[in-house]
Amino acid sequence: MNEEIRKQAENFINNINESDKVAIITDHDPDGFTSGTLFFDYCLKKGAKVTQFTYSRGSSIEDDFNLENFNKIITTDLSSAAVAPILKKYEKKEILFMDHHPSDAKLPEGVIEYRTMYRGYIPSARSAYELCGGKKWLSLVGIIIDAGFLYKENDEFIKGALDEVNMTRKEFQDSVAFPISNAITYLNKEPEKAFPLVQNISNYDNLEDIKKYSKPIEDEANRLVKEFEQKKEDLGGVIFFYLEPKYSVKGIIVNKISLKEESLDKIFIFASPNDSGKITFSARSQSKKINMATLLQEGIKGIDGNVGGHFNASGGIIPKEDLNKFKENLRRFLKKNPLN
Ligand SMILES: [Mn+2]
Repeated sequence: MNEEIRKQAENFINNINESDKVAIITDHDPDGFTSGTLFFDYCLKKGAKVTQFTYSRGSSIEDDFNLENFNKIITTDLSSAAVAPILKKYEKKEILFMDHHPSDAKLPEGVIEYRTMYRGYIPSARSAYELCGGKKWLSLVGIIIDAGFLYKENDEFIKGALDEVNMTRKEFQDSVAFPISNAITYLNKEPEKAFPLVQNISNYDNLEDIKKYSKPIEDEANRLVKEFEQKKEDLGGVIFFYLEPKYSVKGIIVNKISLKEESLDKIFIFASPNDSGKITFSARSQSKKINMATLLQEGIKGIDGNVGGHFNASGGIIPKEDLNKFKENLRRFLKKNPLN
């Protein structure tokens, strides 16, 4: 069944030709943009007309996608819940849906729904490369930023790609993958600039344009990592850090700090203000000592807030004025329920 659908996906790709007008809808992140670029480049090579659309979670709406003039649609790295209303509207067209997460909504009949989980954890950029060929190093960018290196099913592919560029993973991360990811972050509010920037990179050793945008992000991330050392608070076994980042670098900081070797037995809560006068939390721990959603639940007791997420990674939101109460709740909870 799975292999059958994979064949259908391959046929869809092989059949693209100069008479086609293809719309590619990508996720708004590095795996979405790199997989999208591989599809985009392939369509150009086949002489098809091609246009990319970015789907941004939380802000894109159905009307942003006028696909009347296209006969084929590809979606990459997006959940079915996100794109189902769009694909329903254009269900008469030929559609390839590709993602590496479980289904969260039903797609219209006739859509080729190529989900790659049956092969393991395969980021979209790898699957796009396997379907379309093209810049293998670019697929490696998507794989690395989606943490594909944590899954052994990608070992051989990653090794092959690194051999081609003659770099270690660390070298490739620092000189290629992170700068590209940072440039996308810098242009967070302008995906219509960010996608062409990625699509136009001629080679991994030619990142001048990328670096113009990635530099401010790197500087800001380094500033905040230093600030973390000075301003982190111990709430009684949980490390708390309040930060006010410029640009959308919170996710970068959270990963940089919580995924360090010496951090793996620790518990972190990062807090920062959002645009609408609330405080948002990211709780992270690889320690297995306590469920991060449970921990945040304890913090928001008696506060008009919200919590959601998984054991190792959860998020939450509260009104700004309740931050001290949140910290007080946690101090009290951790005193009664020591985690060490
Ligand atoms: Mn992905």
